[in-house]
Amino acid sequence: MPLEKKHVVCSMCDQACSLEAHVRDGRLEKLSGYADQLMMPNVRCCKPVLASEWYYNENRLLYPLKRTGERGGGQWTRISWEQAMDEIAEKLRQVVDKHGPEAFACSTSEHNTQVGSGMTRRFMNLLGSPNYISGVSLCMGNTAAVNSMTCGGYPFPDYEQTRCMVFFGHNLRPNSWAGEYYRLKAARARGAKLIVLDPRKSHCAKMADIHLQLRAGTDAAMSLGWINVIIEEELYNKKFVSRWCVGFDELKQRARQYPLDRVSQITGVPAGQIRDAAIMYATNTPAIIPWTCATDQQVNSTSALRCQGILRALTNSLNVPGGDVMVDPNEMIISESELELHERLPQEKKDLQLGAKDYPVMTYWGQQALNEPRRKVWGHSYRNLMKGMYMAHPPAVFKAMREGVPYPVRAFFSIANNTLMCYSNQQGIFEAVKNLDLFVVNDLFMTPTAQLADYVLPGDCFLERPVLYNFQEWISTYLSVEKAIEPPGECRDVYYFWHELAVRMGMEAHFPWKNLEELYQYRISGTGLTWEALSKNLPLLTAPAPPLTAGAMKLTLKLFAGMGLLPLLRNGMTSMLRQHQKTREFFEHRGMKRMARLFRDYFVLSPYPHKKRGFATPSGKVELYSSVMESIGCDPLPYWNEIYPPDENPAEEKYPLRLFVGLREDGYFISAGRHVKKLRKHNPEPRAMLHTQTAREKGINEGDWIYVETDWGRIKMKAQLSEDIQKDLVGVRHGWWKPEMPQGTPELCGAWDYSDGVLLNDDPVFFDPEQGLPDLRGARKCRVMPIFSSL
Ligand SMILES: Nc1nc2c(c(=O)[nH]1)N[C@H]1C(S)=C(S)[C@@H](COP(=O)(O)OP(=O)(O)OC[C@H]3O[C@@H](n4cnc5c(=O)[nH]c(N)nc54)[C@H](O)[C@@H]3O)O[C@H]1N2
Ligand SMILES: Nc1nc2c(c(=O)[nH]1)N[C@H]1C(S)=C(S)[C@@H](COP(=O)(O)OP(=O)(O)OC[C@H]3O[C@@H](n4cnc5c(=O)[nH]c(N)nc54)[C@H](O)[C@@H]3O)O[C@H]1N2
Ligand code: SF4
Ligand SMILES: [Mo]
Repeated sequence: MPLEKKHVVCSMCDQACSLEAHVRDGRLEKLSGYADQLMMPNVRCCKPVLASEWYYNENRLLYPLKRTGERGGGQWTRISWEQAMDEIAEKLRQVVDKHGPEAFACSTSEHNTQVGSGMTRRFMNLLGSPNYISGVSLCMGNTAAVNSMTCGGYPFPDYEQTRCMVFFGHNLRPNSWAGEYYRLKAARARGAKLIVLDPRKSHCAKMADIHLQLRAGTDAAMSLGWINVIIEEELYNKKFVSRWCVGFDELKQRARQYPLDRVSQITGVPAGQIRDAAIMYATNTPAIIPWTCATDQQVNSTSALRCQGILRALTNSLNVPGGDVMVDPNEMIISESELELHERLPQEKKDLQLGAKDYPVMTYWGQQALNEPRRKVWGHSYRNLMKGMYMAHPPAVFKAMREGVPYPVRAFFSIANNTLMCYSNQQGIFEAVKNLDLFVVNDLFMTPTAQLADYVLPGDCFLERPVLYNFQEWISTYLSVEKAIEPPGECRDVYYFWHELAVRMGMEAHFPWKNLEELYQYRISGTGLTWEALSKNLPLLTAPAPPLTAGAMKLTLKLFAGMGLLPLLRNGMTSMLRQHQKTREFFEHRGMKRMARLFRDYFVLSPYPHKKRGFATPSGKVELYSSVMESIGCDPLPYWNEIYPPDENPAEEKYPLRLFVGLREDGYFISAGRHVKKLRKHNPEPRAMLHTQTAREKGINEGDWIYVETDWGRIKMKAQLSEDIQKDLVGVRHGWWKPEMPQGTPELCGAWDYSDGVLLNDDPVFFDPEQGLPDLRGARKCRVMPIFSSL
């Protein structure tokens, strides 16, 4: 058979690069870069190189499994999908009949399955459960929730035209978020400034014009310091602030509490350097503050994220080319938010969402004040950006499973999410899932989480399904591809799972599509195209924006399709996106300013026209003082909450070091990939990074096994010595388990030995007070010991 080349959207991490799959005889030969790429043409990191080993792997789950012995006992029997779905539906019905639909909870991370929570939420909303949780509560989902309160959406960085980039711990590398890394490199080559805030001398910190080596977890204080400098030295954009912001005077008063000397004392960075950075940022606009998980995972997360939104507004870097840009939903395609049917979940069920009153930001209640502004701006009250809105508080859900308070949660589905290891308090999650009446896992591999399930269902990977994806509504351009290969064994996509369950639970009318292709056909009905034409010919479907209306775009698509010329349009569109910078420069160079502007504003990211409709907040403006936060009893202004004052005498403490967990590793993706032998050969064991001097003082050498211990638990890591990390900080790699170790309890493939969740308790003192997310970044204390000395 001849070689076929197929466009696919990579989900080996959450960057969604376009790749080309080389397929022969139905088998993947290799994955290469792809020219019609949204972020950067022909970009690919190291992970897809090993895709065959990753997915054609002896450890891949191929058939539905049912537990036979004790929960966690490692005994399984193979059953058919038919039997699995019959039994799951029956057991779920029993739980719902006895305890109500709110006794059913789900945890997923949609970037893995790409089908989006559209279907998960749809099922839950129709059934009547508000208890959805996700790994994105610690990553980007919460950024979107907080930013929405400030400016009505969550902006996307325009690297191509920016003059300055500010990275809060964001550590892009050729093998971590490759697309964005090369956008960064191109911006640097153009002369854009780079400011990096990082307690380590990270890869990006070493590239920066200014590196602020702040104490971990102090980003909110640092940002408040910048805001104060920018206001006091009148570096803010007065026009934008007076026309488009509310609460400037209140913000000014609050920021005054953060003069340089105080911020310097909190962050450990010299005052002069802080001021220099603030001035560099404010005088090199438009600037971008790209998403980073560092500010998603701190006790002061909400304030840090609020500050980022405020900084964008003060410097007029919001919704302008070269700044951080919010986009309208693509009117031609039915969004996941619409598919989710949040309006169908009755208010009395929304009111039952677990943990909402304690930690409201990401919940229905917390987001409620934004429903009306969203309806006004977009005609739809619910916009689940990055899937970070409308979710329950994960620790509250696990508590309800364990203790039955305030009401029991008895059935739980974990879909493409290694739930046991991807929140805090792994011990508590273990007790929680052991206590369930029904626990279903859908994954590619027998993860430690799956080992505790009643039913394990085999999922498909990104090569084996058609995809229609727009980064969970972050952008309005859709990637659309057909499947490249057939799934092995009885692996199935997530839509199949929900459809089969819906049919058995009497909800078939709301899941009328027989497969993903039919679902996508429904979603793209507004384009006038068939799914086949779209997925084959237009890998990137951009949103229409002024001056081109949806109608005109639709007509163009129809005309081209009718004449068999869609491929022409495809090249035009993707190269327009890719070449926009050059084209704009071309026009500018010739003094054709209107053309240059048109090109810049329309073809690049087409910022949503707030000048016409206002921002999607209650005031229609950027809320420096947040009325939404106020409405849910939270501080409407950002602040700094010092839960750990700098140590007086660290040597005398039992736990003298600060802990940050979650450091990522090049070949792996979060907790996935440890079964790939070539990767393990290169990077065989979990590692913790500590300063060379700190290690030496304890007799620890490079590569020694050590315990990392908090007052909650301890794990084993190999010591990785570095001069780049602060002396009192320990950085623990996330996501380690070993598929070759014994499955089932007690070992769970090493999940107790190596997983950072073991170190993190659920003490509210370590929760961000508004979102309830557990701190992963320096608020907790720990110690390290060579293993031989404690045996
Ligand atoms: N190869 C690979 N790439 C990945 C992933 C993967 O697993 N493998 N995971 C993806 C995912 S899910 C995510 S969330 C991203 C994470 O991507 P990044 O945000 O780039 O995260 P890290 O690579 O962990 O680097 C984080 C940096 O933050 C610094 N840091 C630690 N604490 C603080 C703090 O309190 N404040 C500040 N300002 N900085 C701090 C660390 O020293 C480190 O240099 O990477 C994505 N890319
Ligand atoms: N303790 C702790 N918790 C954390 C973090 C941390 O550093 N420490 N990091 C946080 C961050 S930044 C993030 S992004 C989240 C990540 O949370 P998740 O995205 O849930 O990541 P994983 O825990 O690796 O679980 C993903 C699972 O999905 C499976 N999978 C991958 N692709 C597919 C697919 O196509 N179909 C199916 N069915 N399954 C698939 C993988 O095999 C893997 O078992 O966790 C957050 N939670
Ligand atoms: S950065 Fe690598 S793993 Fe992530 S989407 Fe791109 S190619 Fe895939
Ligand atoms: Mo993440």
